[in-house]
Amino acid sequence: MTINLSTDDLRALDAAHHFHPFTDHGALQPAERRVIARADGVWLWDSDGNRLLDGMAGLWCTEVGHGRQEIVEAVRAQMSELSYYNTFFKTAHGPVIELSRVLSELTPPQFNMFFYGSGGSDSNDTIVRMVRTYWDIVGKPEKKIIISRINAYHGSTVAAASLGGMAGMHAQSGGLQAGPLPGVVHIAQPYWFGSAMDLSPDEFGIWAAHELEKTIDELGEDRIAAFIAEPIQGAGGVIIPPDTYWPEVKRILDERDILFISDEVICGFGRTGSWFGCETYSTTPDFMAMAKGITSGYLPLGAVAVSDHVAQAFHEAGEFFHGYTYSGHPACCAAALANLEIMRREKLVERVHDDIGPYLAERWAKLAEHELVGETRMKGMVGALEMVPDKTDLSKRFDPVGQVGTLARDFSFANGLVMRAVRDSLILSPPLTLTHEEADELIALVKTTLDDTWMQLKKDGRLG
Ligand code: PXG
Repeated sequence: MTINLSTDDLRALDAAHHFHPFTDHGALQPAERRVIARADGVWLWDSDGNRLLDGMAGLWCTEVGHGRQEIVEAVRAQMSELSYYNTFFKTAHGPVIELSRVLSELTPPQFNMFFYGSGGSDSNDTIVRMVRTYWDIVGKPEKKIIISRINAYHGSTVAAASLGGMAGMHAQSGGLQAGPLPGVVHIAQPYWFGSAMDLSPDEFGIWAAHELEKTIDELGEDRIAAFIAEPIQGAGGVIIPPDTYWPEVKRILDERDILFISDEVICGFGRTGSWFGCETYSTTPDFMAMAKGITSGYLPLGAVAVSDHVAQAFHEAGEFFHGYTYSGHPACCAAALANLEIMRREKLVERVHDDIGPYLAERWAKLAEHELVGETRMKGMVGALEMVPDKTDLSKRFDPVGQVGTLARDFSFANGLVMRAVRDSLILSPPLTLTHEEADELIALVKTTLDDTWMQLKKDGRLG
């Protein structure tokens, strides 16, 4: 079987036949390709037997850690009982019914109805259709505009990429037009470290929130359907907003008749120290997009939480023409149920809030003493550190932006720690099961990585 081939042969086949996501296909060399062979807990092993600490929880998803046999067994049992049936045409099955009940318990009280897909992107596509249809139903069809934020990531389908605020993705919009779909408007992100820093973080948070208010007032509240945001932007670089941001956004939204969509694909399921990021920041969304941590990535599943007043409107409006073959797939729902059972039993969310979260955050904050680090930030178990050429002048950036991030990311891999780079920052989002000892090991590996990067930059004369 192919998986028993040597690493070099696997790399060659990968290069020949596997079209990777988010990849510069011309630049990716066969020798750079890493084949992951197995995983257990917070640890990964590659096909050469190297052990790596999974500082990204797969891709921000493996909350309960890898290799949990309880999930494997739940999926196996479900597959042998009913491996697939659809949820169209008046049908349902046990796992989707039970998962919906469990989600109604775990999510904030306004959510009691759940629609299913296969991931975060299609959840957001679903929400776009639901939001615009909702306003049609309630007799305000002119409310069509969705406000999003620069550098947001909401997925890779056409609608989700349009909601997202990634300029590179907009430029590759498949020739549909240059940019996002009509009716999506992007405002500033609450990224204080990326700002001119002429305001304090708290002042900047208010300024960024007022960009929302300004945009609503300019375009007209009667044309705005919704505001979509990640509680903390993930792929955009773990943008933890200043404390003033969300309360001010909440005030602005509360005063207006606009739906709020909280994209909880990364922040949901404990990542920020509450079940959902909107709870960490005390906002009250009308929709939530969920994926990743809902199954800890063991199987693909996306879900949309629909608030009571929206669900009620749909209830009275006839058929909503929307659904996927795999909406509520029984094996994926079984994986979610086993995963959520582990999270509840092991009190992982409480653990992030009270124990491992603060433990890791304290050590992460100390990394700010390193010569290369301009800022560290962390909330729950998601964090970033910004690397700068001269920490006596935080307005300076490496030129071009991004090379140092990639260099550090590669050192990190070589040292046995998976981190992700965004611009010249390093991103961390480990499994919520990380132990104190593993956290110590992780921090030591980050330090080594920063030292290696600093030495290389010094050698290249790129500091100061
Ligand atoms: N919303 C958010 C907030 C996400 O982070 C999606 C939606 C889309 O989910 P799916 O399941 O369709 O991928 C995401 C996904 C990265 C990276 O490099 C982040 C994501 C996906 C791939 C890469 O940080 N987030």
